[in-house]
Amino acid sequence: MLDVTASLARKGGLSLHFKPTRVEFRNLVRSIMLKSCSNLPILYSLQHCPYAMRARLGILLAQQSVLIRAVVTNNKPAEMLAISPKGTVPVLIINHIEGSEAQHQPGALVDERIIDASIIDESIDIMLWALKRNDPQNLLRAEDPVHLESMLELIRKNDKEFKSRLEVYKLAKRFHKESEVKDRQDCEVFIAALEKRLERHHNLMGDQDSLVDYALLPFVRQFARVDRKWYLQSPYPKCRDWLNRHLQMPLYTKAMAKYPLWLECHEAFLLGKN
Ligand SMILES: N[C@@H](CCC(=O)N[C@@H](CS)C(=O)NCC(=O)O)C(=O)O
Repeated sequence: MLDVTASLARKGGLSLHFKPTRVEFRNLVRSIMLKSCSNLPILYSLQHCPYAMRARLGILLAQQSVLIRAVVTNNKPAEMLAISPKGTVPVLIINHIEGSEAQHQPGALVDERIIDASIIDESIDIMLWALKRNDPQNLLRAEDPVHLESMLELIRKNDKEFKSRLEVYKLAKRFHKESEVKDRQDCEVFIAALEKRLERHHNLMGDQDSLVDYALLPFVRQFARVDRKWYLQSPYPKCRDWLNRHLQMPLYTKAMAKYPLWLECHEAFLLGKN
């Protein structure tokens, strides 16, 4: 087995600029999996990151099991940066054995026949990977691809427009900037659109929960926490109900469990069914 650290040392250490060849990449991932002593996928996760929360929710909703490696942004593990040089969290490693994914059973020992692996380093893709394996609540609305596309469209809007406005608003609040009200109003365009949807039905895409409810939840939660006092009397009562309902689910508490940092204890923790 190739030792990751030795291989990387030869490359001059790990950095965001490290670009492994296909073979090095495969050996690197194989080495990470074999060292993990488990066939379970590995999820690099960040406690309060809304994208990582979304990924953990997806995994729990799909009743999948993964090993969580808790990280912080100012000290990311070298091996994570090597397999996903863009350096964002979450990152999921899935191994494959002879053309198929490994049996992801908790307790199953790592298989020496691991021949390949996939890296998923976009939170929505982690949700989709998990729910395509198992979707007991039909959150993907499997019978209707058009419905899935409109969910993804709203999620893209959240990630591309709302999230950046939210960051500006959070900073304005934190540093008592004069622009705070205006920055909040920029966010409210998206929140008002969600409120309109929730006036029509119980959840964002109909009465039943769907992918989009869980994908957006962590971001709306952040918005609600910037100025709690304002939020509690804001003209978005449906949004408040929707958020409260989801935050009160045991699933949410499970997704928010706190784990010791991987780089401090080198221990990964089981998330999912056990
Ligand atoms: N598009 C990515 C975005 C993930 C992302 O930006 N995560 C943040 C943490 S919330 C991050 O890792 N930022 C890099 C950094 O802070 O160094 C996804 O959906 O997974």
